[in-house]
Amino acid sequence: MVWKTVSAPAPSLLLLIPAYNEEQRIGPVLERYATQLPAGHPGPLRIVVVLNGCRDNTLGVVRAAEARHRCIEHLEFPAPIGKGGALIEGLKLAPTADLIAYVDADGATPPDALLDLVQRASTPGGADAVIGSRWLEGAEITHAQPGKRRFASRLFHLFVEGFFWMGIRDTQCGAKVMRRPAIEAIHSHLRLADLAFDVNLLYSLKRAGFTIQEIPTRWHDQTGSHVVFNFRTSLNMLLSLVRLRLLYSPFYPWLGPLRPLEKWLYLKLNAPPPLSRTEADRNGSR
Ligand SMILES: Nc1nc2c(ncn2[C@@H]2O[C@H](COP(=O)(O)OP(=O)(O)O)[C@@H](O)[C@H]2O)c(=O)[nH]1
Ligand SMILES: [Mg+2]
Repeated sequence: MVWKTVSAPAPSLLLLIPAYNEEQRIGPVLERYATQLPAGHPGPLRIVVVLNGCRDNTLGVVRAAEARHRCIEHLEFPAPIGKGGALIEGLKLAPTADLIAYVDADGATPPDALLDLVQRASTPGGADAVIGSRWLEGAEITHAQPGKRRFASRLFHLFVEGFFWMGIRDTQCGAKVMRRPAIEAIHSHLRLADLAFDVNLLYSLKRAGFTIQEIPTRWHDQTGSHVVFNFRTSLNMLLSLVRLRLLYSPFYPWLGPLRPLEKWLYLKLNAPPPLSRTEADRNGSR
């Protein structure tokens, strides 16, 4: 008798790319992902760019890429929903794929570095989320972030550790891959629309008992960052961490009357206001 090995079909991959005013950077990045990812990932691939309120021609550049590559598509929202808001919307597509990843639109994560994360997330018995880290030994940084940003990043890390004790060295790296059941289970806990979204995602996964593997990645920082490190953005990030901490505290239900003040403060800081439970439900979160 001849035994045939029946191997499981390769998992399908949904790659989300949040994009805000990226007409200068996103074109070649989409080209590289659309051509190089299929070479290293045998399963079905869908790349979804999530735009909102772009004031440049990002949409035109994305449409041109869509015309060249069937795996590329986009979602567009007129409201200023932020990077986190864009990812919360994009993650609603999670039920359509086995693995859900996201990367920045500027190409700081090369396709082979993303493939490394995807392969680890596809390994049976592996972690539910595999995230790239620029701060673990073995990371290859070919072009580092400016010194001021690195300082801000380490300061932010201290706050994240102090508040959440996750033991994750780099919560903010733009490259992450998660398994579908993990995203489906925690989607309704995603509330932070700004750049602290990553902490929201990771803490929700941990709280729900999912495993996270942080691995050293390759990173080539790009010029043209939208992130301005100043008092306003720092206060915004701190506010979001406090909010997330309170969300998981027994006092949260008592803080309802403060919500208009919170919204006002975010608007003053020019940051996308976080979603409340009812808003998350109304937007179709599970
Ligand atoms: N949809 C959307 N994407 C955003 C927004 N702000 C930033 N992004 C995206 O988030 C990613 C990270 O931004 P980037 O400027 O590269 O930040 P940095 O690398 O951390 O300095 C990029 O893909 C941006 O286009 C936003 O308000 N909406
Ligand atoms: Mg960047």
